[in-house]
Amino acid sequence: MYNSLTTERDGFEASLKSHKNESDQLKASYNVLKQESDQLQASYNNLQGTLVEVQTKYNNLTVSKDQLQTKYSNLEREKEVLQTSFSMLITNRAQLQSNYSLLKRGKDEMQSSFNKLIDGKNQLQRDFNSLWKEKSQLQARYNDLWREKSWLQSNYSTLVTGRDHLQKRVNKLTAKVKAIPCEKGWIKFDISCYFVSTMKKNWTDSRAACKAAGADLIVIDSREEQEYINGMLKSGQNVWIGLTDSLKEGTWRWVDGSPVTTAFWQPGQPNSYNGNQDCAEMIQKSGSRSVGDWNDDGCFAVQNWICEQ
Ligand SMILES: [Ca+2]
Ligand SMILES: [Ca+2]
Ligand SMILES: [Ca+2]
Repeated sequence: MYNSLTTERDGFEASLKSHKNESDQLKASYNVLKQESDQLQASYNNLQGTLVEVQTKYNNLTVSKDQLQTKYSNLEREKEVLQTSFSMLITNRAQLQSNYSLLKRGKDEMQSSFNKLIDGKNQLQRDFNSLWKEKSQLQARYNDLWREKSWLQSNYSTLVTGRDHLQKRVNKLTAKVKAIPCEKGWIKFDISCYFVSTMKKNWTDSRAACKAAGADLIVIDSREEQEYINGMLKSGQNVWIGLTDSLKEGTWRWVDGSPVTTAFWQPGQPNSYNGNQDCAEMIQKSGSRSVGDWNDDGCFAVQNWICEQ
């Protein structure tokens, strides 16, 4: 029994010893594990701290990112606003450019019109000045004429009186002259005496013959006289009359210097035939309406003549 007990005790002792070893090993392992666990705990704590830092940084970054996002959006909006403004400016600039061109053209046209107006104004000024001068001259002439008119007005009355007086004397003298008979061979008509030659001479010699008798070649100054002379002459007779253009070709003058007032030229006369017809003759024409015609002939032609005294 004892032995067995001893053996069993020994067994127990060995077992105890073995358990003790195991326990020691376990203890040692526990310590190692505990150490590792502490280290891990420390690491965990460190990581935990780091995580908090990272979280904080992350949060900060998120805030920064949001701020940047906002700024970016603001910038984006500003950029769009600027873009719109820029486009409007471009449009405005084009419009302004176009307006400027129009204004420039308008200004050039106005300048041109202005220059024309200035020219016109200067011309008007010149015209006005010359008109003013002309007006002054006219005013002066008007004043002269007014004075002259007044003078003439006053003289007119005097002259009318004188004329009336003279007319009376002329009437008286005419009556007396009409009553005076003509010399023998001369024919009376109104206040004149007429002589128709029987001889024939050229114009100059005919006139000389009239002058020798105290007369001159006839001066016909009325239709009545022309008609009367026509009635005095033989049918178709040619006679020299006191009319010539020998002083100036084409300018007919009576021998008393007076111009022709009532003419009785044949149709187509005077024609200065051959450029050598400077003396006028009268040709008797019959017929109730005819008073005779005149013709220019060569002064050298020899024919009858008629004197008037
Ligand atoms: Ca006469
Ligand atoms: Ca002639
Ligand atoms: Ca002729």
